[in-house]
Amino acid sequence: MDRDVHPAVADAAESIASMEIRGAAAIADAAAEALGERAAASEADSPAAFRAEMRAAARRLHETRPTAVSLPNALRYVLRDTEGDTVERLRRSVESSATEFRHQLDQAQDNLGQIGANRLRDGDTIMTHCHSTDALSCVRHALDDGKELTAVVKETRPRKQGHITARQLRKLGVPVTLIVDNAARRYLDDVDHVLVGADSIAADGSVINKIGTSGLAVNARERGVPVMVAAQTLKLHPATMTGHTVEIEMRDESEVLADDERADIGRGADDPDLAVENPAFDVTPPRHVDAIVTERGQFPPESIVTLMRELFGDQHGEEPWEETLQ
Ligand code: RUB
Repeated sequence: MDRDVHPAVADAAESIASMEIRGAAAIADAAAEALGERAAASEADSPAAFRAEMRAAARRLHETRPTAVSLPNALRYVLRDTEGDTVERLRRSVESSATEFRHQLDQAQDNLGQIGANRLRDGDTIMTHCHSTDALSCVRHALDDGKELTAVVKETRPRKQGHITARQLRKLGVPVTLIVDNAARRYLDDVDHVLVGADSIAADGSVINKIGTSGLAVNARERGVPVMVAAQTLKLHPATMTGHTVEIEMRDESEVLADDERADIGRGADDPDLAVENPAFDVTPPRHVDAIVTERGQFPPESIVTLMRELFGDQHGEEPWEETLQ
């Protein structure tokens, strides 16, 4: 960790890493806010010093969680224009980019919700996995349109983000049936749509989302239930256009197995031959996804690359969190 990182940035980074702030959109929003705060608090005495502070902040935020591309996309957007001949001009530019980014994020989620709502009919039942604000925006808009929906909500081990979804759906008045993840296939016959969010979308239309999404999508395809992914364009992963893959975050085993359970199962507390793996995300291939709903319209997953090229095609150069940037 950078020792010179500002408390506003350190706090945001800590909240993202510990998942106090979680979900791709919220992570991006928090990162943009932290950069804005960092810029506002800067006492840099030269443009070079200001840029170094921003670079340190971006680096600290970037290293928190690797899978949701909304985070680097946010850092890139807010720091895209750090040319300027005075600290004051640079500060204003970063602050206004951060504000603009956060506003666009809200707007995109709202627009996406209106589009996604059109896929949901009155009386439909959705099945959810994890907790996605983009997915819930579709539900909110469908309800605003006067449709009645019910939901089967997957608990989503190990962190049980399904509870957040269930709570928010109940607040909206949607009847909820909460199930453990293993029960999903049994309930697929009762649902009309699987509705999930995304942390990243690759150029081939693969959807990277909470672990368990891909198994759910395979089962849904087998049962003929359409899979709808609600993901604003902030979730498009530009580096996948040039062959990069999306890193899947591996989280601590303590989320899966408590120390006393480990001691109980293994040969003592430190059994080296008892391994626990805790991948946070998985990859759903495009053939198991029916539609990706963005604020720019809905897309068959295979055609998302066209939108990606349009929005991110001319990106090149150093990243704002890289050491070498001056
Ligand atoms: C969250 C998750 C969500 C996406 C989309 O994982 O997989 O489905 O981030 O969320 P975690 P949103 O809880 O590990 O962060 O639509 O709110 O961006």
